[in-house]
Amino acid sequence: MKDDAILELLRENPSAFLSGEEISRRLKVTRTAVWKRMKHLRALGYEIEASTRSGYRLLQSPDLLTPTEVNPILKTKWIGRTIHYFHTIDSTNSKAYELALGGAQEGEVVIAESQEKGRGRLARHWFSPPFSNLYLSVILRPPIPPHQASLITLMAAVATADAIKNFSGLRPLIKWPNDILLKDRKVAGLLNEIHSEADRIHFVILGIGVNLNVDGKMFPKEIRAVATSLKSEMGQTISRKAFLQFLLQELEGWYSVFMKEGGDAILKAWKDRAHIKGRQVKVASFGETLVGVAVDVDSDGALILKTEEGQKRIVAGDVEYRK
Ligand code: BTX
Repeated sequence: MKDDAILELLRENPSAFLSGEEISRRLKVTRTAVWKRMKHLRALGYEIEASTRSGYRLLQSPDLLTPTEVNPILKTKWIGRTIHYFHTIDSTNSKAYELALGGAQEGEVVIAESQEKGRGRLARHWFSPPFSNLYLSVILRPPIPPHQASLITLMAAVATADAIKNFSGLRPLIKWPNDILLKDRKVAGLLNEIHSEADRIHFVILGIGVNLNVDGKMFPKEIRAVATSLKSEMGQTISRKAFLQFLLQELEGWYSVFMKEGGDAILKAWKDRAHIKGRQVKVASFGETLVGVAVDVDSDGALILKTEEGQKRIVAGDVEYRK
């Protein structure tokens, strides 16, 4: 017997009790098996009232990101319809990459409650404590040439920023290339990995980490001053599955905009949410530090910088805004 089956029965009529006998009859299992499963669900955090006369009633579900909890509330057609769920994993991106190599379909998602080796760009570490945030990777197979792959990163940044804005009413800012900031602090990061040959993308792994319920003092010392969470900014605990529903919906919507309207629509949306033009910036790129004024982001997502030595095109790096 699966958790899904029993939870589905309990949710059919949320305010009423369902007798153990009825559950065992409908699921074709013994009463003892039902009792054991209730015990297991309680251990996972489900609040289930039990009455010897009336049976069982589901009072509250935990904020887990299991397919059982997430599937009923998803509003997407294809992203997240298959979820690979893990309590803990090295990195959701690594797992998604492995699954994609093995033939996983576009839209399959890997979600973990915590990561032991959460990865940022350039082999940096992504702080991923258990049961408080969101760590997910989406498998995409876009029919675009490899040189346009960075537009997928920009698309994901737009979708993540819009999910945060629609969920919270706050106004996030995208920082080139793919940080999402609230009041100048990083609330989310994106790590996209691509598997391609010369003229064809096999798949892109879209890795997204969003700080939802982690408290400021829980961040490691070195990032405490530069990181934040939605809870800290909104002053209330965030339902992770509700936020996930917003995020996957925005991703599906913006991916469809990209496929139908092309890269220009994505670039425009990205620029509207980044306000980078004309800003004084310092950029660390491949061991070099450049200072200048951000002129624009080109059609491949590269940053165009006006420096004292002339105009430079930067494909990867870290930006610091100067006042
Ligand atoms: P990044 O290289 O732009 O940012 C990494 C840097 O951000 C770190 O060096 C540190 O300074 C800071 N940092 C680390 N953890 C956090 C955090 N939780 N909040 C704010 N700042 C932090 C950004 O890389 C890309 C991150 C992607 C993470 C997702 S999680 C799901 C997926 N799986 C995986 O392994 N990575 C992605």
